[in-house]
Amino acid sequence: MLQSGQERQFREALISSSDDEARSIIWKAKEDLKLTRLEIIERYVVPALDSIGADWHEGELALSQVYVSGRICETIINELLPEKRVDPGSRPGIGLVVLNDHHALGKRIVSSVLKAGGYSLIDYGIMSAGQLFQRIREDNPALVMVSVLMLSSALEVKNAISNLADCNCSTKIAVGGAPFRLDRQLWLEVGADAVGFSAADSLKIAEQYLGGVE
Ligand code: B12
Repeated sequence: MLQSGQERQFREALISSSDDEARSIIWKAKEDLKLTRLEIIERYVVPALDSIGADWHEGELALSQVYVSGRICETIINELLPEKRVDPGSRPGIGLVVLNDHHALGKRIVSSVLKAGGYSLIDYGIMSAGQLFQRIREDNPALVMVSVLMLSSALEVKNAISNLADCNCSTKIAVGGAPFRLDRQLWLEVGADAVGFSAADSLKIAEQYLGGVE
């Protein structure tokens, strides 16, 4: 939910395609409120996009406004969380994938958080459940984090997981993204091992299954 006037102004800047204004609200909020970069994303970017998506769903906004808002937020995320290289260590990498849909901002944020936490990643990009199953069989990662935004993609996770069970793969599957934020029981229905409701949760899950990075 958008709480403050500044959060609402940010949303307005997005839907009126005011790139510069949106960015200056974010940087000013970061200075004034002394929030971390991740906190800024969780407090401003995620709720604004949730609200814009809901208004599009109600027919109050055009898809083009959703698209432009997504592009502006992508730029902001790239500025706040620049891509970081992590030298692959001896520890097994974490697989990271968007299943079926083309909503990639959540995965982008999770990727930055995990890299900042020192984990090396196997970035699978966007895949179908079948492709993901093949890659898990080849790479055998200890943990795969799946990000989705469409309900249909969330339900696809079930297929990937039942394939894994059939081949006795030990890979753990953690899920996240809007459908799981909206329905807090959905992760159990799809048979996932863990769920995250924010990017910061990805670190807790990684620590739970792989241990902390020394
Ligand atoms: C921006 C956006 C788009 C952009 C995407 C741009 C991009 N580069 O990603 C564009 C315009 C391309 C788009 C297209 C479409 N969209 Co759209 N979109 C959105 C919107 C408004 C925001 C999504 C977003 O980026 N949110 C911000 C990110 C950061 O949030 P997040 O993914 O949840 O991630 C956070 C956490 O969940 C967590 N997290 C994420 N993943 C994971 C994983 C793990 C393991 C962990 C621990 C944590 C974690 O970390 C993040 C930070 O906290 C949503 C609304 C919504 N409520 O999400 C609709 C929404 C997802 N879209 C929707 C739809 C229907 C579509 C289209 C089908 C529209 C159309 N008719 O063409 C297409 C489909 C495209 C496709 N095939 O995938 C619907 C889906 C409905 C449903 N029930 O399935 C939504 C929900 C809108 C709505 N309310 O109806 N969309």
